Formats: sequence, C-alpha cells, structure tokens
Amino acid sequence: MFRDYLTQAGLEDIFERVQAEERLSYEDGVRLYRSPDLNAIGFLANIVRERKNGNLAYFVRNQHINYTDVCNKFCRFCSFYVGPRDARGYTLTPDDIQARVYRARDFPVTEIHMVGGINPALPYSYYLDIVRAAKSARPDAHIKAFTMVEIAQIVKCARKPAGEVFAELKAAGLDSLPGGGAEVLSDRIHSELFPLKQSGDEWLQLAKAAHRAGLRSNATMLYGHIETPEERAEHMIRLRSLQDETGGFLTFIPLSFHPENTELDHLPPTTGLEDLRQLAVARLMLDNFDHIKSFWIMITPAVAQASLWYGADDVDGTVVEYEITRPEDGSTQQRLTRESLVELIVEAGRVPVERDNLYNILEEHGSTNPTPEPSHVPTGGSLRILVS
Ligand code: V47
Repeated sequence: MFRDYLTQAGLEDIFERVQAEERLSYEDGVRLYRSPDLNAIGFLANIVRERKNGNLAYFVRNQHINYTDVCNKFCRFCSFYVGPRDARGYTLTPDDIQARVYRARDFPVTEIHMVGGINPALPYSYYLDIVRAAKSARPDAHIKAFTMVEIAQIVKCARKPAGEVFAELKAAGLDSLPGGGAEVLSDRIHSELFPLKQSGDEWLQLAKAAHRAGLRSNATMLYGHIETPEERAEHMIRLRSLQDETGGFLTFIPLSFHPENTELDHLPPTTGLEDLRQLAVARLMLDNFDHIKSFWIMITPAVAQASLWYGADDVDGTVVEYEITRPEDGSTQQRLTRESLVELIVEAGRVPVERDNLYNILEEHGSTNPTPEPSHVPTGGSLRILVS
C-alpha cells in the first residue's frame, strides 16, 4: 500500500534507497525539495528518524545569553544587530553574565548557550572571561558558545593559530560550539546577504578545525529567504561531506527565516509545511547526523510537535530568553516549561527524554506507545577525527 502511494508520489526509487540505507544524492535532494507531496517525504524521513532514534524525542534545559548586539557584519537577514557606532548597542560584562546565570539558578539548566554579534571593540581576553564567568556561576552546566563567525573574530583578536585559541577557550570552560553562522553555504547568497561575514568555505574550515581540536559543534541552515532548492541541497551535501571527515557535528538545526524588522521584510515568513519539509529533507540527506532538531521557538511549538513525525527527534529546550528573532511586541513565545514540553511530546506519541548537550539521557519520561527500538542510540561520547 505504502509502495503504491510512494509510486504515485514519484518517490518509489528514493523509498527503495532509504529502505536499503543507501545514501541519497544531490539530485534526490532537489527532487525532495520540489516534490509536492509532503506526507510522502515525511513518511520517508520517519523511517530514518525511527531507525536512528526510535520513538525518543529529546529536549534539554538551557539558558540563552546574547552577550552583545553590537555587530559590524550588517547581514541583511538580521534584525538583532546594532552597528558599532550606534549608541543603542549593549555589551554584557563578565559580571553581567555571571549575574544572568545566577538569575536562572532556580531553573535546572544543564546548558548555557552564549552567542553575540561581532563587536570589534572587544579584546581576546573578553571572550575567555565571559566563558569563565558563565562556568564559574554554574560549574555543572555545559557551555556552548560562539558560532564560527565569532570564532573567526576571536582568532583574529588573539593573533594566534585557531588550534591554540580553541585550546585556551576549552581551558576557560568552553564545552562545544553552536551551529550558527553558516546561513546557506553558497557563494551567491554570501555575496547577496552577508558579504562582510566569512564565506561558506571559511565556515567549513573553522568547523573542521574545531572538531580537530576536540570540540563538537552543531550545524544550521537559514532557509526561507532567497535560496533555491538547489542551494539548499548543496548545503546538505557540503555538511555531510565534512561530517564524513570529522564526525564532529552533533545535530542539524534548520532555522526558518523571520523577515520582520530586517531589510528583507517584504518576504513572507515560512509556512508550517515548508518548515516540516525542510526538517524531513534534512533527515533524509544527512544520513551521518545522529540528530535533527526542530527549534520550536522559531517554528512554533505546534509545528515542532508535528515535526516529530517528519524527521525531527529533538525540540531544543526550555529556552530562557531568546533574543535573535524576538519581535519588539514580544509576540514570539520565549519559554516553555519542562511540563509543557513533555506534554507536547507525549501528545505527539513520542517518548520525552531529557538529554544533556551530548545526548546522554538524563531522564526518560515513560512511554505511552510501544517504542520502536532504534537500531543505534548514540551516546554522543565519541568524536571521530579522520583528518590528519
Ligand atoms: O546564524 C539571524 C539566525 C543564527 C535571523 O546550535 C535568524 O543549538 C531567523 O545558530 N530569522 C543564530 N534566523 C542562532 C543559532 C542557533 C539557534 C538555536 C540553536 C542553535 C544550536 C543555534 O540565527 C544565525 C542566523 O542564521 N538568524 N537572523 C532571522 N531574522
């Protein structure tokens, strides 16, 4: 029956490759992006999702801190930055960071996610100090900080090789890196939307250097603006190739573009269907990524809930204060309690699992459905380094 359905959708050959655990090609990726049948794509993605993660749906308790909104990159898609000469910008001191972490001490946070703009006035020591400040305020928390764009700036200020900088950041308390800054790994989009920032090649090189230094990182893609299906498929292939080399990526997070208050505010926001399709295609293309995260704060809790059947196995977390896409009227929901996240996952028929940053299981919240056994439940412990 399913085969007939997939044949009608023109996806029977991809179904066969998915069942045989064969790698999909760039052309397959483009076809999946162009196919009108979202449910067929979701069905295929769910095969891979359950093979890798069974019925589990992960979440984490995390605190987001944006240490500065000052930025000299002027990306056209960004509503968060304030130019370096604009007096409205803020930069948190290490003491401010410590105070913010203390302020959330009644939340059982296990991860602190810290990113910011590129403020050219900040010295190398600042970055080490804010990592130390966060770590000392909450020694048990995993510190995930600095996109590859910030890392490029930190390396520039440090005037040292990237490997040395990674070692010093680790000694200060840095545990891993978030996935931002890649946007779309395409020279065309780089020159149209963020020409002052590092190119896709540079982003990939730094990610490789981080993995070589023993730091794991995430990967993202900003979608829903001017990119084509071909450019999205190319992004997937480039991430997959680097993952083959290093095994250093933990999870992939598609980020839906929010046009409000940006230079691109004439573009419509993404739809729920588009969000689900992007998650599903990522699950199918990124066969060497253990996890696909749907970031509920950007796609809404409702779409994140549905996404657990469209390839996603992770809904991020009980986020405290997310500022990058918060509209001025405060209309985007900023917090979900652990209880509401658990309810949302249970209602979707999945098993909620609280995880740490490396996907070690902290607590499983009981099963309501028979759990398909994953053929591989990653512990998150091992980092393969195949580059010399
Ligand atoms: O790189 C900027 C994006 C990213 C907009 O690693 C926008 O766990 C939508 O990377 N609309 C930073 N997105 C955030 C990020 C992230 C988020 C959640 C989890 C993780 C993780 C990483 O935010 C930037 C850029 O791609 N962004 N402006 C916008 N208007």
